[in-house]
Amino acid sequence: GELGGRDEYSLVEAIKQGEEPCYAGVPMSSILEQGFGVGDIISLLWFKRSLPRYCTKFIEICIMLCADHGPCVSGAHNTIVTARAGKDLVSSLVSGLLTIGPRFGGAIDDAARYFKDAYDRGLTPYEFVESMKKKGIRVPGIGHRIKRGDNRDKRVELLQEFARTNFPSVKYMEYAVQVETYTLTKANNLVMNVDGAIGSLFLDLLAGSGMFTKPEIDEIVEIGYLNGLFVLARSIGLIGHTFDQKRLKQPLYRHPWEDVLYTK
Ligand code: Q5B
Repeated sequence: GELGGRDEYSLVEAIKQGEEPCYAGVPMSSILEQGFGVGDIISLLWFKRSLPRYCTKFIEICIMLCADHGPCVSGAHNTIVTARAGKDLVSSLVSGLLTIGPRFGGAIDDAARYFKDAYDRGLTPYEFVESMKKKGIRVPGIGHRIKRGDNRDKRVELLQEFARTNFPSVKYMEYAVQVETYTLTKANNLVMNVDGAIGSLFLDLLAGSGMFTKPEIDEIVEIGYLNGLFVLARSIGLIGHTFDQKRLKQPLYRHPWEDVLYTK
């Protein structure tokens, strides 16, 4: 495939000949000289372009805020059980990563898909939520096991605050807020969660930055790039949980039987 203007074969040849490796055409030395951060590297390697600073800063904030959410969430639990079964770092990490999906952490792409479709079609929040209910689909990006209308997720507030201050437009996020206002009238746990905040705000980043064409935005949303942010971020925390268990020499885990007792 095309890599920064060269094909992979010639890039390999260039590296063999001692030429400087590049990310999307930007040489390593230039990456360091310009003080690029992880957000810039993600921009180059995933989106194949340099994005403005407020975009790369937003990507970095997503990574920082999603890195961990304690030992009791699905991913950390799996990682901890695996580490305590004596398995290695990679096994412990992937065991946790494999729980990321439609209910846990992996609802960002679907949140972006559904919010974009509903907003672009001009559906009111009422029409959107009720049409989802008719189809028997939970609104991705809405709902949390612990967070409530009167105990909001601080991460969501921080992401929204950053975007309101730095993004040229936050129309998709404001639409998601209106959806949340409606779902909260149905149940107190139907708050916007971190997946919904990132999904809607990334739509605003893609549409408002002027760095992507409409077909490119559609492709990114259709392929599903955004769960990658949670996967990348949470890997940091899951690796930490693995090290914690090993450092503390924790024994094999056995779950209390009352918790999994089948009564039917
Ligand atoms: N109801 C998240 O459910 C959860 C509804 C809904 C309409 C909804 C659920 C859900 C969409 C997927 C999503 C990301 C499974 C969550 C994350 C990262 C994390 C995790 C951490 C971290 C929670 C009670 C009643 C039922 C349901 C209805 C629920 N959600 N209706 N749309 N979206 N959300 N996932 O508490 O009439 O009683 O049958 O699937 O966005 O993963 O911290 O743990 O950083 O690690 O188990 O933050 O909301 O609630 O299943 O008992 O539902 O509400 O139909 O109605 P719960 P349930 P009824 S962020």
